Formats: sequence, structure tokens, C-alpha cells
Amino acid sequence: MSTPDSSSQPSLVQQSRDGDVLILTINNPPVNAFSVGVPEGLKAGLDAAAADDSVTAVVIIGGGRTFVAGADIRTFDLPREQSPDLRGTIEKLDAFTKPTVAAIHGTALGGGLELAMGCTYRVAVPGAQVGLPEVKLGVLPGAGGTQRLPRVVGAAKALDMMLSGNPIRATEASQLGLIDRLIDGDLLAGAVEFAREMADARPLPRISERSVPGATPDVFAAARQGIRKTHRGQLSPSLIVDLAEMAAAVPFQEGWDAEATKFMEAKDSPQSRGLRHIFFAERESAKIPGITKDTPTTEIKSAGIIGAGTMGGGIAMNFLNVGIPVTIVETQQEALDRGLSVIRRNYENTAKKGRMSMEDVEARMGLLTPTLDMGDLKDADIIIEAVFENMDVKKDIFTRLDGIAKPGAILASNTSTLDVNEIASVTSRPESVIGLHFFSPANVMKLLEIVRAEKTSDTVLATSMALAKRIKKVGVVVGVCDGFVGNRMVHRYGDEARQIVEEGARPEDVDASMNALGLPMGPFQMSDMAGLDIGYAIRQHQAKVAGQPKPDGWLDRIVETGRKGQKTQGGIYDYDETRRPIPNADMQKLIEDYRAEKGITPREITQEESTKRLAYSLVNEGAKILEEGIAQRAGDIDVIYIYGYGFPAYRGGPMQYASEQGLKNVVADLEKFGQTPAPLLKRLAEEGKTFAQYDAEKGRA
Ligand code: T1G
Repeated sequence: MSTPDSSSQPSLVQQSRDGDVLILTINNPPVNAFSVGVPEGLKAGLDAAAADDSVTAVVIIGGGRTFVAGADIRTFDLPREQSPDLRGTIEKLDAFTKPTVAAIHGTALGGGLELAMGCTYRVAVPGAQVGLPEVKLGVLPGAGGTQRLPRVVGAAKALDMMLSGNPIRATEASQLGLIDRLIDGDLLAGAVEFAREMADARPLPRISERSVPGATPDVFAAARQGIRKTHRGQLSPSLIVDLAEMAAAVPFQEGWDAEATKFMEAKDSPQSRGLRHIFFAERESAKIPGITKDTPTTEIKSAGIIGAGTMGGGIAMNFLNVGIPVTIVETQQEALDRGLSVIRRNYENTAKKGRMSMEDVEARMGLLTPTLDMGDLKDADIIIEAVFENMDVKKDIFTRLDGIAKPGAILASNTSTLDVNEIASVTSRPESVIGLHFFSPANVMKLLEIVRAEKTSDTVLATSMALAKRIKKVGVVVGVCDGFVGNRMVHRYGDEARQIVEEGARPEDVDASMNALGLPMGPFQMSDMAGLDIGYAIRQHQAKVAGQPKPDGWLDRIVETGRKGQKTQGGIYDYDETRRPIPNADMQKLIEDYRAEKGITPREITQEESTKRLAYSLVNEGAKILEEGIAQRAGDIDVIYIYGYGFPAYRGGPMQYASEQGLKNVVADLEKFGQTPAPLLKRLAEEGKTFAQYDAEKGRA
């Protein structure tokens, strides 16, 4: 007997028999989420089993690729009476008088693991994953997870699993006693055999009747200490610790009831709305209107990287990490050797931390071929240029590449600001040219802006999105404009930050206003890290292109003193050995002298004003980008800011954050601060809509 195929079954829970064992198969593709129809089917199955004396045990299993991947997140905002009754189903399981066996393959996450813990036994294939990831959605395990998991794996492990939200493999879960038997081969057959073995075992082992091992006060104190660092400003982690502590201190029923109340509190919070928004926005961002699964793609079996500097080296590692051979090109042997030694050092550091073996290091370095000859890229399926930002240099490279690369090869530029259409125009195959904008450090940052040029073909676009997933990046499609989406918005954000200082604020206060919003770095901490000379060069370039005089702002003057940020041990701030930013009196004096010279009387600027002006400058530019079609969805912009610019996921990204504030209020504040709201923003505000509603309407259009 094999795992039944879900697609042929009409209802969401199918009942079948194997002798005296009743099998309940959940069929709700793609991930058997606990949607409406699942609890009803399970309850009906349990009633059938209870009413039939020939049934000695019940097996619950998922159809298709997985067990239950959790409650259906799309139902969170349904009125309680319409919500799938997961807690009621688990209460029924807990009181059931015959053995119930959860048979797990794929993932048992959130409500899925809670359902399994409501059963008397759990069996799994070794490769299955189990976990309680609710904290990643700004909620908490709300169907018994906070009360049952500590009773099985102990307080410390349970807290680790619920606060990280990361799953564990069934093999580890078996060692922890969370899984009663690992099944090699046919899961259903193994589960039925196990159920038959346990058919007469009494009393039935109920997790709810156990006590919590290792529930000492220091465990909870350490957890509270930990989340102050790892989950700064977040609501649900502290509720999870409170409930886990209750699990050890009060009767199960009391903890179970408290969990329901705290779950609703977390679910109805802006933080959970923000994190749920990002859960779906990230999956939506991988979908490109007009591109379907039938769009032909090319297979990427080898890659070429031009430039072995910081970006080129980091980009190469992404390919090596997934087993794709890379040929890396430099102009000088010394630069090539330096590039390779940086890559090896990065891997060796990872090995030293025990996160990979030295065999892995050698295996990945073995896939890397250095060369000084661009001709060696003739067989590469994709070639990514990662040299410094100069249009003439890039055009020269693409002209040569056009004569070297094989037909059908993807020619990509890692430019972060330049016009990809102009780069493509020097080739005879502009349809093969695309921008792949990685973020530094490229082997770490998850975001990849996929820059669609005017002539980029659907095949190149679809192949690039699939490749992004393969090298474990979050790919977001953007159009061509100065700075694309992320950098265009951050330039506007930088302009506003400099303006706020000019008007009277201190740089550290401006940074603090964004730290208060949850960003680990404010605009000036970020500029010092990236290098003040980069922003300086862009401002000079933009002024030149616009025929304007050379910019002479207070930050330009700091750069002209030779201070470029962390790389010169000082920029706007000085830095100690821990890279902590320390305000510098001379720089503060430079700013005051600048104001005096410009006849500016400094004024008091509150943190609230600073936060709003900075956040809303991002939102306003984001709205213009949507109007121009440079970004497909407001949700895409949010994904870009969370994975590329450190915007806190629990705020949902700048566009979601603005919607939470009310776009009417955002428009009013922008006008109060002397900024002109984008027409789209004004329209949505007048219509009382959110950016999510804008995306939904556009998606339907
Ligand atoms: N609810 C609704 N839709 C879901 C879903 C869920 N729980 N999980 C996935 N989907 C959709 C997803 O949007 C996508 O849709 C499709 O399924 C495939 O997903 C009381 C309250 C299971 C590891 O947090 O982590 O239980 O884009 O692209 O890469 O305590 O999905 O195709 O239209 O991600 O193979 C807890 C969330 C819920 C797990 C599979 N559970 N899911 O990854 O596929 S809260 C979770 C995942 C809870 C209780 C509480 C992953 C996956 P579309 P996918 P994948």
C-alpha cells in the first residue's frame, strides 16, 4: 500500500481501511494546509472510527508531497466561526479512546506538528522535517504547541525550536522522543503496522498528561535575555516564552486556554500582518506576469564571472555552493590571485565555524577555474560581468563578450545603477542581456534584483528567476531606471537624511530614528559602511548629467576631508575595534559651520518627524516606481527592502508599513514636511485603499 495520490480524491480528507486500521488522508495541495474542510473531514473520520468496533486504530497521513504544513495562513483573518477548527480537532484527538498515529513525510509544521502531537503516536520517514515556525509569521503555536512541545523535548529545546522557528529533521526528532518510529520505505504500510502493534496498548500515552522536563527558571531567563537581542521589538517571542513557562507551572487546560488568548493578541498585531504580508509577497515576487511554467528556459550547467573583486568573488561562491562550475576572469594575475584567496578564506572561515567540512571547501574550490583570457568563457551558459561602475568599461566588455559567448548564453551585468539597455545596445543579441544586481556581500545577501531590459527575452527572464531560486536568492524583477528599485529609493532616502541634518538634527539622532523603527542601521551608519565615496561619486555624476553645479553639501565636504567611512576608520562617525560608530566632534563642527555659512538656523527635529520623513521618502519614491512600472507590485518593493536593505520584516516593508499608518496620514505628513506626494499615493489615500489592495487590483487587471 503506497501514499495515496491527492489529486484524484474529491474531498479534503479521504477515509480508507487497511484491515482494522482506519486511514484518514488529507488532500489539500500543495502543502495540505489546515484549510476549511480539513477539520471537518478529520472529525468525521474520528467519529466513524469511534462508531465502528472493528476499527482498532487510526492513521492520519498527508496526500501528495507532505504532511500538514500548518494552519491555512490565508484564513487568519476569517471570523472565528468561519475559521478552520484546528483546536477543536486536536481536543477531539486528545480525548479519543483508540490509538491515533500521525504518519509524517515532507513537513509537519505549525498546526501540522500540533495535530501530530495531539495524536497518541508519531511515525515519520527519516527525511521529514518537523517544526513550529509561527514566530516567523508574528504569531505563536496556537493549537497546543507551546504546551505540548516542552512536555516532549524539554523546556530549553522547545524554546529553541519555537523562537528560531526552524524545523528539525525526523531523525533528531526521533532522538528527542517526538517521533516514536522512523519508517524507511513505504510510510503508510509502516504506519499501519505500527498502529496495529499499539492497538491494545493502554493507557494511551497523551502528551497533555506529561510534565515538562528541564523547566528551571534559568532556562526561561536565558530565553528572555536571548530574544532581547535576536527579536528586538517583537511581540510574539515574549508571549512564547511566557506560555512555555506556564506549561511547566500550571495544569495543561489552563495553559491551553491562555495560549488561545495570546494567539489572538499576536495574530491581530501589525507585526503579524507585516510578516504574513511578506510570506505571501516573497512567493508572489517569484511570479512574472506573462511568464508561465511553459516558458522555455535554458539549463545553466556552467557560469563565467568577469571580475574577481569583492562582488565577482561573492557572486562566484553562490554558483560553487550549488555545484555549478565557474570560470572567473581578471585582467592581472595579482588581482586574480587576490580574488581566489578571498574566496578560499571565506570558505575556510565557514569550515572553522563547523558549518562546512574542508572536503567541501576543496570540492567548491575545485569547481573554480581562474583565467586571464575572456576567451575561456566561450562555453559558459551564463556570464556575469562584475567590474567597477563605468559605462565605457562595461560596453567594451559586452562588445567583446558578444564575439566570444556561445549562442543562447545569458549575458548579465551586475551593475547597480547603470542603464542595462545601453549596455545591451552594443551587442548583436540584446535579447540575451539582463541585469543581475547582487547585493554586497554577494555570497550572503539574499536579494537579487533581476533587471529586465527592453529587449530581454522571456526565456532569459524565466531562466534568471529559476536560477535565483537555485542559488538560494530571492529574485525580484525590476525595470531599467537610475538605481533600479532599491538604490533609487535609498538615494532619495539619503537625500532626505542629509536634509534633516542640514535643518538641525545630529547624524546620530537621524540614525537612531530608524533604529527605533527596527532597522539595524540608519542612513549614515549604512553610508559609512558602504563607503561615503560611492554616494559622493553618484551625486557628482548625477549633477554632471543634469548640467548642475558640483554638489557641495555637508556630506560632500566630509568626503573631501578624506574620510570615506569604515574603510578609512572614519567618515561621519569614528569607529572603535568593534566597528561601533562614535560621533566625531570635528565632523559635528563641520556641519555647524556649514549651516552658519548657508545661513541656516538649526531647529529641533523630533525622532517621530525624522522617522516619518525617512520612511515616507522611501514610500513616496516607491509609489513613483510603481506608477512607472519599474516594479510590478508594492509587495515586490517590500521584499527588496527586507532582503536587501535591512528593513524589519515584522514591519512588512516600507509600503506595507505605510499602509498600516494609513495612506491618508502618510500623504498629510508628506505635505506637512514639504514633500510632494506621488499621484498614485494621493489616489490610494483618497480612495482609502492600501498598497496590498493596489497589488490585488493590478493582479486582477
Ligand atoms: N497556509 C496557506 N498557504 C500556504 C501555507 C500555509 N500554511 N504554506 C504554503 N502555502 C502556499 C504558498 O503560499 C504557495 O502558494 C504554495 O503553498 C507553495 O508554498 C495554529 C497558526 C511548507 C516549507 O509557517 O514554510 O500553523 O504561491 O512556495 O517552497 O499554530 O510553504 O503557489 O500560490 O512555500 O515547497 C505555520 C509555511 C502556519 C509553514 C513548502 N506553517 N509554509 O515550501 O512551497 S501558522 C508555516 C512553508 C500555524 C498554528 C499556527 C513552505 C513549505 P502559491 P511554497 P515550498
